[in-house]
Amino acid sequence: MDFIGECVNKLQDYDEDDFRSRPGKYKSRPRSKDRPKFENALTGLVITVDRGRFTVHLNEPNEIDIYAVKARELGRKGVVVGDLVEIVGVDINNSENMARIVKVMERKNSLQKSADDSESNERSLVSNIDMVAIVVATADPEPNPRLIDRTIIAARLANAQPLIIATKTDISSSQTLSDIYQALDIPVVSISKNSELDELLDILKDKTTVLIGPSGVGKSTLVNRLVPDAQRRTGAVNDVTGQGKHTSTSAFALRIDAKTWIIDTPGIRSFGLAHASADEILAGFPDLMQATTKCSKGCSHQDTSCAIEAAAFENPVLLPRLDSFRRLLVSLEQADG
Ligand SMILES: Nc1nc2c(ncn2[C@@H]2O[C@H](COP(=O)(O)OP(=O)(O)OP(=O)(O)O)[C@@H](O)[C@H]2O)c(=O)[nH]1
Ligand SMILES: [Mg+2]
Ligand SMILES: [Zn+2]
Repeated sequence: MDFIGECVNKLQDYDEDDFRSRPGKYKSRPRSKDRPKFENALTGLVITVDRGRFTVHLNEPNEIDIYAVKARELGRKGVVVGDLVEIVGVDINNSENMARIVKVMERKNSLQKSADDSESNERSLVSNIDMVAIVVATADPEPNPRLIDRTIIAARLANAQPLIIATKTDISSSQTLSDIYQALDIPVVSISKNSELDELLDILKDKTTVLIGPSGVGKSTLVNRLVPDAQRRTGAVNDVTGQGKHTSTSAFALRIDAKTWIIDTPGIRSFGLAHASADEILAGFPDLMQATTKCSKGCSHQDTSCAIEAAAFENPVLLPRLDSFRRLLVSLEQADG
């Protein structure tokens, strides 16, 4: 597009209401290229995103949820659950009335995921999170070690603390999961439908935590227990395929208390890491990293001469981790090539 065309487009993106001078008071206000200032804007937290419609939670004036759309001037800028935004046009007497999001505050971080390991299609799932809770069912569906490891790497890349919540411990034990991941200083909290949640609540306290995991592992079931009026829909796992039915279709932030938030998300099948480098991948495997000090220079970590393999012989707990690490390296190499 030529320069003039671009300018015309930009102008069209501005919302005319924002420039309309109020009679009298702002009569002499010049039309400027500067962004208009929204003096009556309120700051809130995006708690849901649904096809261009947002729900924004306002602490002030009175803990209310407001529906909003994006102001045209935001253009294509993405707004995700967890974003702090400024909104105008709030009608607290009628929360059905659409307000407009005019500004997205700078994000502390965001959890990035790409559809696969090739570049170009990565997107933010949620923002401003302290913790990524990887929800893993001990069975039904079976744990997926590679998905777990990828999610840990994504959490670390976002500077968020990874945590594993092992669910359905009434069906099978979470011991193996605990053995593997507690050795990496990743807390593993085991729960079932009726278990006490005190230990988990302690870890979640005063933080914003996003639940990530495949469909059917029990994310929404847990959220409903943590936030009794949440009323998130849950769905049984398919008997034939052993997979969940993707019951939740969009991310949803819920408040446990004034400073504690939990974000339920739709089940994921994979976690693309196009944005991660080989070093960042290795940092997701601190247990394996130790062993690499004995690797020969330039070791590809892919063949039998690799020191990680010797370490895994001594300590079989490392075997699935090594497998997961190698698959990640191969997948990312292929995506690069
Ligand atoms: N046995 C057992 N079943 C559970 C437990 N937690 C959840 N379930 C069942 O697992 C099924 C899936 O639960 P959901 O909470 O809908 O799973 P989800 O992770 O939210 O799934 P999506 O929204 O599709 O991503 C439901 O039938 C739940 O009743 C548990 O601790 N033990
Ligand atoms: Mg769900
Ligand atoms: Zn090696």
